[in-house]
Amino acid sequence: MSTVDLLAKIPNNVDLKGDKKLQRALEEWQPEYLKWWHETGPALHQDKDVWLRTAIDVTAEGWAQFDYVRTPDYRWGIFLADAVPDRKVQCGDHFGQPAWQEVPGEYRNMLRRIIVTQADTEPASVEQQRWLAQTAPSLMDMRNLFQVNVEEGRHLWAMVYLLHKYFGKDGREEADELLRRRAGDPDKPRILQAFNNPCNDWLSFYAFTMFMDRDGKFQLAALAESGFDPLSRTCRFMLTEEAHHLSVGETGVQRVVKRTAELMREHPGKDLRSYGGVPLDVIQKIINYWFTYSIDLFGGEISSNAADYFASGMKGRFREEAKETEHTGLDQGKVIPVVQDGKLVNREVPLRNAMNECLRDGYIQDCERALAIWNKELEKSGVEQRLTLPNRRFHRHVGEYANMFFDYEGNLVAKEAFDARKAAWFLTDDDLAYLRSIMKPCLEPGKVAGWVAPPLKGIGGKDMNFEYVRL
Ligand code: BYC
Ligand code: FE
Ligand code: FE
Repeated sequence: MSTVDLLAKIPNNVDLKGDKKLQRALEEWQPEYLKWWHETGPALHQDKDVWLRTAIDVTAEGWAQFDYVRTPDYRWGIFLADAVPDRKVQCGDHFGQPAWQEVPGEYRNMLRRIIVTQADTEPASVEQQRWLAQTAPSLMDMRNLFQVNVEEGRHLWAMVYLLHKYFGKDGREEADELLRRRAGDPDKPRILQAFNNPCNDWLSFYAFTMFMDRDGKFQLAALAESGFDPLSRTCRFMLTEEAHHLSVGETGVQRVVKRTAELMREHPGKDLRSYGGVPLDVIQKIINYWFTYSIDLFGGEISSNAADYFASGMKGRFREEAKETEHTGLDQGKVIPVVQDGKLVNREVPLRNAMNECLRDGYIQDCERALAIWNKELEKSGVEQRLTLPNRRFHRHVGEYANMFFDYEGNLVAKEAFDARKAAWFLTDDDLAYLRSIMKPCLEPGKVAGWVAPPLKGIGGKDMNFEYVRL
């Protein structure tokens, strides 16, 4: 079991005080981080007390503590899950050999790149969500937003620790760069495309935490299988925090669907815009947008990078150790539909090259599960329409299907045919203007905006009427 040092400048369970050089480097990075938080973190209420949980340990019981905290005073710490004794490499060419405790020289660049890419998404999401507190539909929602934000900040710390500890000078430079890029900045954008998209209304926030954080869940799970043990341990603990983000997203969309279904039942055949609700087609359009950008985050369907990550043992599949039976990925294939001579044909590719697609399969299945729950809300209210996920080829910007046009069902179509239906698939300017118009803050404890159902339950031992943010 590791020892937790909660009183240190940087709370940690990695014996930071036993490595003075590393401690000093991270303590120098800390004020830069805080500066970043002040400049690009939550635009509002950094001076207010928020009912937040803080990670203080890595044991299943009592890993977190709830208290009122101003977000800049949040105790961002470095916590690795306890080491598994005699842990082995879980996949690829080194399967079964002892896991690496230091960076294997031949995989150094690859590993740094994976860690930097993972790291970059964390501050990006905070930047994207910067203005949302302005229009929070309830105090509890605002609290959840800040909770997600501080924990994404901690995830950045988790990755920066690895960069500083294991990658020397270039690791420290990468850590500095992570505070310089900005979501949506044309000159110094965040690395992955979707982390530059705006997220300025609460339906998008729920969709973000549902779909984008869920990519986080799958990527972190794949990295938790890494043969580089410190990466595996840090990702395992990040996943503990991630569960809440996913629930904010999944239940958030569910609450909107529930309210919409109620309004549809009360006012059959009417435009919900007259009643301040979110029309079902607007919810569907938001799903289309965030789902398709999120599946881009898995990378190309056929990818030599993915093959290298797997072969080296740096990145496994979802639950590689627990669920897979064969761990080299050799002498197996996966069928991927590709476009050839203007037609979709099935191509069998070596399994290792299809690892991104394997991860995406699990992700899509998980999304389908959530869709079924949302559709239950419609069913319960006697509404006949259903929400759906588009085909995975629809509206893609990365991989085999980028720079081509597929309809909602995944059929190859001409650009004109796609463009003609855009307004039916994605928010129009009118939709967006309406959505913005109903995003009015609702800040009285226990009250919730009219376009969304109340949260299903309170949080951190408190009920709905609790003052989650002391404005
Ligand atoms: N946007 O072989 P390919 C989270 C690039 S979310 C822009 O197809 P690969 C969180 C790629 O870099 C989890 N560029 O893909 C969620 C490559 O460039 P080069 C984040 C992209 O490398 C919410 C080229 O295209 N974690 O934690 O196999 C809130 C061809 O690449 C994109 C990770 O992603 C894109 N979407 O896979 C907070 C895990 N996709 O070589 C946090 C670490 C690809 O031509 N990352 N490219 O210059 C990885 O494992 C891999 O980098 C990826 C891409 C799966 C992302
Ligand atoms: Fe995260
Ligand atoms: Fe998250």
